[in-house]
Amino acid sequence: METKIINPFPDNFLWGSATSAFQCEGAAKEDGKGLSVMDVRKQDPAICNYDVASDHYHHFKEDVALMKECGLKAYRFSFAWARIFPKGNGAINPQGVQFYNELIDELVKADITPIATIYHFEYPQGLIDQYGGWIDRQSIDDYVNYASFLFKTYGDRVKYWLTVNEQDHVVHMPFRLGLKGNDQHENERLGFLANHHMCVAAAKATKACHEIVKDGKIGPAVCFDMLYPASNRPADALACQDAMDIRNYYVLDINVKGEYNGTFKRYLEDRDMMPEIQEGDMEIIKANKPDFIGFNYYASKSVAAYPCDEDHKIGDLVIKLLPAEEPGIYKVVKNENLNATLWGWEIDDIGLECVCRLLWDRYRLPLMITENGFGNKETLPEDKMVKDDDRIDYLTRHLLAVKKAMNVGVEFIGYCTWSFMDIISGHSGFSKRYGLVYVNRDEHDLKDMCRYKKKSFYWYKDTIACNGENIK
Ligand code: BGP
Repeated sequence: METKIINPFPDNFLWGSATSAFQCEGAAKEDGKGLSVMDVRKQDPAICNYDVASDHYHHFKEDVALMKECGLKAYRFSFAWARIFPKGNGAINPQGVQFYNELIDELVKADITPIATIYHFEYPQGLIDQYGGWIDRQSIDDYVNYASFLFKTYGDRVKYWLTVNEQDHVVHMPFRLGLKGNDQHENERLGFLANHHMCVAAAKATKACHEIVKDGKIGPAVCFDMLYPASNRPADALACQDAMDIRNYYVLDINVKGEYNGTFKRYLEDRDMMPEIQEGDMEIIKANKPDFIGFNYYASKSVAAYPCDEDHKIGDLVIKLLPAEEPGIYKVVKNENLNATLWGWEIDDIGLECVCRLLWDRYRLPLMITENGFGNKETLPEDKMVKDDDRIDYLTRHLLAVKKAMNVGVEFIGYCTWSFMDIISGHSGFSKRYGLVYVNRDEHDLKDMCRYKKKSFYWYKDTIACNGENIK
């Protein structure tokens, strides 16, 4: 609704920016780091691998200096699990431990609050080789040991922790789980088994965080696309509700409420995908709720009802990045009211406002936007400053959505743009840039890796300096 009064951002609002280890660090095989599923994945030759990325491993001091210049109050980064435990468990790599000590010290010196993701896609290949990774219950203990090591080592300086990045995506991505088979149904079944283990692991890590880190706060970082019914047909509204339950709410309902929501449970049982829930699992989860909800938001989607017929039966899946259509439930359709990025992600700041309110209403936990950003193709102009007005427009609108959600009572800890500097995109290599800072390399030509501030860097700096007064 339009309001006469709009409250300013609170003084302690964490203005942040984010990256993840495999997408920015590089040094993938240096200083004792073990391999992750990202390092061994089969690579489309048109897209770069993760060996060098933005070479943040060797440029981190320069990068933190830029963050300081921008005025960031927070920086979200992730630990590369296999840099610390090269095999995922067992022996520790001191050089890896040292790298994150230095990074965190640098952030603290610059007065930037570290927000650390424990696991962001790059699962250690060693654990896949040992026992198959997340599909085995041993994965729970190994994650908790790893997380506890992080809490003990860095918890004196890191107070905000994120358990798993986009669990809701990972479980639908066989290669990120290290699954080898090609049977789609079996991969989905195993994905939901992995999902259950991740939920138990996250709850146990939450307990450990609360025990080990003084004043530590911990939560998930899910992906949450707003979903709309494609029309005012009641069947579309119902399809949308179903899709929200089985695609969006299911992880948070387990994390926060300690339950498999009814729609999700029926969905899994119908398809013989219900994971084994051992005695005590749900109790552990219920007893260890997150302190806040972190979520990544980029776009909305619209869904229409998709009735089954002779050729399209319950349990058939059409998976693109995510299951995009499922007979008997829903199919994703284009929203003619929205513009989209070059990759078809529908740009929708109002969708973000809706998500903030839905999450607050359902879970009553403070929110942290752990990623929000605009991917684009960019090249370095003669004057060395990329004029990324589209990104500024995108971020301004989305920040206004946050401001409006807060105006009606939603509690927020902070907001992170994705990404601070250009990094490798999850699916589209270095050609899809998100940064406030341009990194001078191309898909395969590593050039000189110099950093150049984009127009959006200066815009964000001004925004932080006036605590978002310019967000109107
Ligand atoms: C999220 C991931 C990030 C990042 C981002 C943008 O899903 O947490 O790691 O990649 O999306 O996605 P992409 O790089 O595919 O454009």
